[in-house]
Amino acid sequence: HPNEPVFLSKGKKPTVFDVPDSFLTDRYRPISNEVQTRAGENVEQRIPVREISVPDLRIPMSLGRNENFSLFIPRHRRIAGRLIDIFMNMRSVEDLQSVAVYARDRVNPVLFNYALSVALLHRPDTQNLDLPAFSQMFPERFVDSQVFRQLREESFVVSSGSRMPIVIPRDYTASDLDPEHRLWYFREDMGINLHHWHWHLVYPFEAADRSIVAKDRRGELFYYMHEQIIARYNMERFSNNLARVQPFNNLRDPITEGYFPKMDSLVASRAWPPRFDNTRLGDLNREADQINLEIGDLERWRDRILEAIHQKFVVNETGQRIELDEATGIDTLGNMIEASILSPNSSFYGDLHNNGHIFISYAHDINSKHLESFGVMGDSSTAMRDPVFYRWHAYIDRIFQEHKSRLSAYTEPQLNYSGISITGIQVATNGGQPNVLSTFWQQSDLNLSRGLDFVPRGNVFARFTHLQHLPFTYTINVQNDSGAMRFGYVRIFIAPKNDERGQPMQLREQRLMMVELDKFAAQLNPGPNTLRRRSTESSVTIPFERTFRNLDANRPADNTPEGLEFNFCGCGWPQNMLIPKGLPEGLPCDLFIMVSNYENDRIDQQLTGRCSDAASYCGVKDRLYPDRRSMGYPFDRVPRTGAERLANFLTPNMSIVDVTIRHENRTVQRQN
Ligand code: CUO
Repeated sequence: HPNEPVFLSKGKKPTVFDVPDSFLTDRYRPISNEVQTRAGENVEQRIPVREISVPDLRIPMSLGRNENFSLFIPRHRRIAGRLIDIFMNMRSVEDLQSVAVYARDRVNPVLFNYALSVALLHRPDTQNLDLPAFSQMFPERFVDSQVFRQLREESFVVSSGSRMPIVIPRDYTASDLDPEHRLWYFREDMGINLHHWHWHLVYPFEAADRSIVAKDRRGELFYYMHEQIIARYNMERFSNNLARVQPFNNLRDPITEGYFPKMDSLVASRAWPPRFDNTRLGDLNREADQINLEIGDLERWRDRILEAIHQKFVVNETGQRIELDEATGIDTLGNMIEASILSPNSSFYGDLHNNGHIFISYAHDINSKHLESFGVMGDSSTAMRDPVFYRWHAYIDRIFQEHKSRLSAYTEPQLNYSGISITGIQVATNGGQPNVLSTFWQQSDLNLSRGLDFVPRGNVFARFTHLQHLPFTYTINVQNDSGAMRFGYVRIFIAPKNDERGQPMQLREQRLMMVELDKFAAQLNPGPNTLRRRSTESSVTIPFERTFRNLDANRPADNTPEGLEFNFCGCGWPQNMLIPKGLPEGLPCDLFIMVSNYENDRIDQQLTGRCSDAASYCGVKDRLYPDRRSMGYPFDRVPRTGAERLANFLTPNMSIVDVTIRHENRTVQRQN
């Protein structure tokens, strides 16, 4: 934040740097001693920075300090790429620190934060450096702007120790007149938005250094992680008596759903622009952003992509065919549709998904007539707040499914694990009824002081309400009749049983709503085995404490996995959102478990100390995706003939159980 010292150390108190004169912004040179003295009050630890030759920041500084920064805008991406390059090319951590101090004083704060985060994540010598949580540095991207005035009042009137948390109203962005508003707790969940921001930080689609982008199966993971968001969102819609989200498949249609974010950008000192109901996209002509695009461009790219899918090959820049086969087709398409720099032919297939974000985020001011910046769809930390995000991604997913539906169905022998059968499944909360899951509301406090630039300083807490569930345990009985010890990969999914009309779903529909809950390897001894697994161990989530880590600004940063590798470890679905809200009368679901042959599925690599606990959605840092199967297996393809219903799909190594998700409309206070 503009007035917040940079943290590169693990000091307890705000840190200030002894900045050599030559690095001070010229403007402040005459009063530099005074500024340093003032800033140095109450500082326990000083970190001297090494003198280096002044870096060329002309490109990074071409973005104004109080402009909004968006990775979806190609010009901003190029600017970020330059700054990342500067940070990456520093020879040592000391030099990086010097250049970071120098840059922070000059470049746009959001750009600075992003570029430094990417550099810390990818430099081999900065793996153990920590940055404060993104939500603490830019709290205005996550909460109601009205809260800030109250926080300011509180911090002026009351001394640090005895301040009361400011309660963020439960649902402040709209009224119940808007049916979409029922989903506020999902779209505006801080953990979900943080996960999405971290995911795109870990998997950038462009960088000067190609190796930063070219991570294992990143195109496929782009498809799968977002497919899961849509599956989860649809299950939440069913939990609120709403139909599945309608893909935004006609770009000339008005967008029915408006959205008024009620947030201010502190960087830009402007409100995030709203979008009115029934806004249409328009051809974009925004000189300052160097954006000049027509809706027709999007339509052409879409048609070429669909044609490639139907032909089962894409044509690369030199005119060669690349097959869209079972193994790598989805990865190629992911990179091509997103698009990332790994796209085989970006001039022909374009940049569909990213530009969808741009068109939607500028729909309120297509030609900059009103000098308005982009809406929440223009940034990965805010996009998921807007109902249109799901309409857009449901459409993107539909294109991916065009490809998936052309692959041959998995046959029974391909799915089976001979000798292994599941003989029983039970899911239970502590002391609760078997196969009933329970959700409710919880209030938690988050310290926002780091992102606020007013004095007096000290902790100021916001209290926000989020969904929570009782932790539960899976008990799985697996019979091993193979006569030898085996290893299984246990894959757990959940989906609603019935469609919007209350009719049992066909598997070809239901598979698109299958939400991955967990995946783990298990040893299977000959004879009967009982596997127990806790919901908190899920391979899609990170612990609540990590989502909201460092709640106390005075707590020293630590060396635990929570403290280290924040960039990567911050990626993961928030544990409090593992299961959907359900209904007061109970949402009937199918819980599905498959034990596949781990010997076939495993990837041999060392994972210890690697931050792999949300690997299903985030992969593992600097490692291969830890599953040889297609992401979403066994539901990534259309089921074979004869398996119209989930019950007919099952081979002996699979089983299902009826699970009900009940929501209780009560609120509990979280004990920190
Ligand atoms: Cu994550 Cu569209 O890719 O927001």
